Amino acid sequence: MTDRFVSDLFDAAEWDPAPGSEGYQDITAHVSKDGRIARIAFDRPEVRNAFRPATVDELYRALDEARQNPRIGVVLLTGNGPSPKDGGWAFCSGGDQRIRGRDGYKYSDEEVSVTDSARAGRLHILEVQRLIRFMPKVVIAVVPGWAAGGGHSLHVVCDLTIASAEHGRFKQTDADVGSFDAGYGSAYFARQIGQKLAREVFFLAEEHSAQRMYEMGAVNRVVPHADLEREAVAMARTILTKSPTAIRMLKFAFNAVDDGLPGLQVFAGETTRLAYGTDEAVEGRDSFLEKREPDWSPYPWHF
Ligand code: S0N
Repeated sequence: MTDRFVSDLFDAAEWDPAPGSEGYQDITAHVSKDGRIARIAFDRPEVRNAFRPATVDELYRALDEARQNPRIGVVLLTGNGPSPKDGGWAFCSGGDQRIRGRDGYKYSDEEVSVTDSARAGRLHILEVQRLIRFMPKVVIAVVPGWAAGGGHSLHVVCDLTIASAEHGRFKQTDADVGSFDAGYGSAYFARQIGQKLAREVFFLAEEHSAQRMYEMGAVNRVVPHADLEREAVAMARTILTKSPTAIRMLKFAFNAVDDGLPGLQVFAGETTRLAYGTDEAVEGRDSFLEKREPDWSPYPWHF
C-alpha cells in the first residue's frame, strides 16, 4: 500500500495506511499520524469514483473499523483523483451503471467466488448511509469533484461537507438513470435545503457548483482546490478539541428529530450509557446482586 498512488491532494506526511487496508482494491483507508482522524477515499477515479458492490463492502469495512477505533473522532470521506484518463475529479458518481442488473448491482463472477456472496444484486450502499448516520463520530464529506447520484446522497448523509471551489460539482442524476434514493438522499436532503430546492435538484438534475450548493445550505465550506484536504484536516482538528461525549450526544440529538423511533433508540442508548456511570444506577445493580431492597434515599427527584 505504501507505493500505491493515492491522490494529488493527499499529503503522505500526514497519514499512515489504516490497519488491514492493504487488501483494498476500490478504496484507500488511512489514519492520521496521531491516530485521531480517518481518511477513507473512493479509488476508482477513471469512472468518477462510481461504486460497485465490492467497493461498498470495502467502504463499509473501513468505516466500521473507524467507528470501533476509540482514538478516532473524525472521519474524512473523499474521492481520490484526478482521473488518469482525462484529469477529471470526483467525490463519487454513485452506483456503477455498467454492472447494474434488474435486481441491483452485480458482483463479477470472480468476486462472487471470493466473497461467497449470493449472485443477487446488492443495494447495500444504504447500509453505508446508515453506518455514517449512526456512528458516534463526525463524518466529513470532502468533495474534490463530482458528487452525483448515489455519491450525492452520500455527501448529504455526512455530517459536514467541504468542497473544492474549482472542481466541486453536484448533480442528482437518479431520475436520469431510473434510480431513486427515497430516504436520506432525498427526504433528508429536503430537510437540509427546503422542499422546493430539493425537488429542483432532483427533478431537473442540473449541475450545481460548490458555491451554489453552499448558498443553498447543502455545503459548509468552499475552499481552493489545492487546500481542500488541508482545510478538511483543520476542521477535524477543531472538532477533536471538543468533548467526545458532547459531540456524540449532539450528533444523535440532531439525528433524532428526523430518524423516528430508531433515532430515539440511538439517542436513548447513549443516555443509558451516561446513567450507568451514576452512583444511583450502581445502587440499582448492587442491590440486585446483593439481594436487598435498593436505597434510593441519596438521590433526589430533580426538578
Ligand atoms: C458524474 C458525471 C456527471 C461526470 O460527468 P463528466 O465529467 O462529463 O464525466 P464522464 O465522461 O461522464 O465520465 C467519465 C467516465 O466515468 C464513467 N462513469 C461516470 N459515472 C459512472 C457511473 N456512475 N457508473 C459507471 N461509469 C461511470 C463514464 O462512463 C466515463 O467512462 P468512459 O471514459 O469509459 O466513457 C457523469 O459521469 C454522470 O452523470 N455519471 C453517472 C451518475 C449516475 O447516474 N449515477 C447513478 C445514480 N444512481 C445511483 O447512484 C444509485 C445508487 C444506489 O445504489 C441506491 C440504491 C437505492 C437507493 C438509493 C441509492 C442511492 O444511493 O442513490
